[in-house]
Formats: sequence, structure tokens, C-alpha cells
Amino acid sequence: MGYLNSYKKGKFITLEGIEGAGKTTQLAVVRRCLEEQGIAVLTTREPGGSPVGERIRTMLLDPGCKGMVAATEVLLLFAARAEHLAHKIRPALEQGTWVLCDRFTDATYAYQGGGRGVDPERIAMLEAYVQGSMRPDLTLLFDLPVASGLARVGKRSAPDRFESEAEGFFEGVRTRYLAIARSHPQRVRLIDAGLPVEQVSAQVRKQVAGFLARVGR
Ligand code: T5A
Repeated sequence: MGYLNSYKKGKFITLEGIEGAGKTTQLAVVRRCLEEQGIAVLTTREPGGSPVGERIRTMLLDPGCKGMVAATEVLLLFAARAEHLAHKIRPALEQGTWVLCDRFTDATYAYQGGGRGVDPERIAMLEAYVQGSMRPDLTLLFDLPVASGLARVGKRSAPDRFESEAEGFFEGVRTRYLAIARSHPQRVRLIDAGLPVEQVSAQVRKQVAGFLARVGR
């Protein structure tokens, strides 16, 4: 089990939140904050992030896969995550590169647990199998009312399989995310994502600066 701690050379930061929370927009802000400190950064996303993972992502988001059962969804997400960890995340962290990931396992607890009603103990079993002791060092949770997030993404092209869900699904997702934040107050930092972009970025910069101070950078 020696590999479990070897990834610790770099830090692993994840961004979470419902659709339209602004994670992708703010990922660039986090990246800039770290690079200003001379830190090498790799940005990536889930589901996806590796060649096999991106193929699994296509299936997961495809509206043509409507009716996929929750167990299949969870297993595909962890299959993609195993590839992502093996081929991208762990090698980067082992080299001392910091990894910034747009969504990770908190999304599985929130979407498949809070949204689809999958037992969190089943998710925890797969988390232990696929990740061992690997967990993010910092998670920024972008929180905003569901209607505001959906209004933002509604301005884009055709909805994917998740975006086609009813508002009640996303209320379940948001509630579970907030519960995760309450259970892990050290790791998960809440960002008020309903504010204008510049004000969200200011909160992000503050949280990243706090984290850098905590880890002595
Ligand atoms: N999924 C994923 C699971 O169900 N389980 C899992 O375990 C994992 C890992 C991924 C889907 O997969 C699901 C969840 C997702 O449904 P995705 O396309 O990667 O799909 O979806 P999202 O990550 O949700 O990407 P979005 O683009 O929808 O949301 P973002 O990244 O949070 O938002 P962003 O930055 O793209 O912004 C959206 C729009 O809002 C504007 C932007 O300009 C953009 O137009 N915006 C703002 N507008 C006003 N004020 C602000 N502060 C704004 N910030 C951004």
C-alpha cells in the first residue's frame, strides 16, 4: 500500500457545485493564483480526463442513454475515475504538480447519492476500492440556488443527459453537497456562487490564499 501516500508531493484541489455554478469559469482563477506562486498546475475534469475516461463521459452525458440505471451510472463514473487516477492524477501529484479537477467523488455522492438516491455506503465502497486513501486536499463548493444555475446553462446549446433532469433532482444534489460541506469543514470551503463573477473570484482568491498559508506556501 506504499503508493497511497506517494501522491502527497503535489496537492489535489477539486471544484464542485450544481450545473451553472461557475466552476469552469473559476478554475482559471485558481490556476492563476497557484501559478503566481510558482506552482506547476495540471487542470482536468470528471467525468473524463483520460482517453478511456473521455469515452465513458460521452456515454454518461449522451441524452440517447436515457434510462441508464443508477448502478450503471455509478460504476461508469468510478471506471472513468480509476483511469483518470492511474493515468493522469497520481502521476502528476507524484511529480509535485498540483492537480485542479473540475468535479470528483463529491459529485458522485451529490448527484448519484442526493439526486438518484444511491446508498452512500455503496459509493463509499467504490471510493475505497478505486481511490484507497486518496482524497482531495481542498474542495471549493460553488453554491447557488438551483433555478439560477439552470438559468445560466439554459442559455447554451441542447441539454445533456444530466441537464435534462427536473429541478427537484438538482435540489437533491445541492442539499447533499451542502451536507458534505458541513461534514468536512476543513476540506470543503463554501463559495457564494450566486454573486457577479468578480465577487465570486474574490472569494476564490481568498480561499486559495488561506489554503496556501495552511500548507506553508
Ligand atoms: N456528474 C459528474 C455526476 O453525475 N457524477 C459525478 O461523479 C461526476 C464527476 C458533467 C455532468 O456529470 C455529472 C454532473 C454534470 O451534470 P459538465 O458538462 O462537466 O457535465 O457539467 P458542469 O460541470 O456542471 O459544467 P457547467 O458548465 O454546466 O457548469 P460550471 O462549470 O459550474 O459553470 P461555467 O463556469 O461553465 O458557467 C456556466 C455559465 O454561467 C456563466 C458562464 O459565463 C457560463 O455561461 N457564469 C456566470 N454568470 C453570472 N454570474 C456568475 N458569477 C457566473 N459564473 C459563470
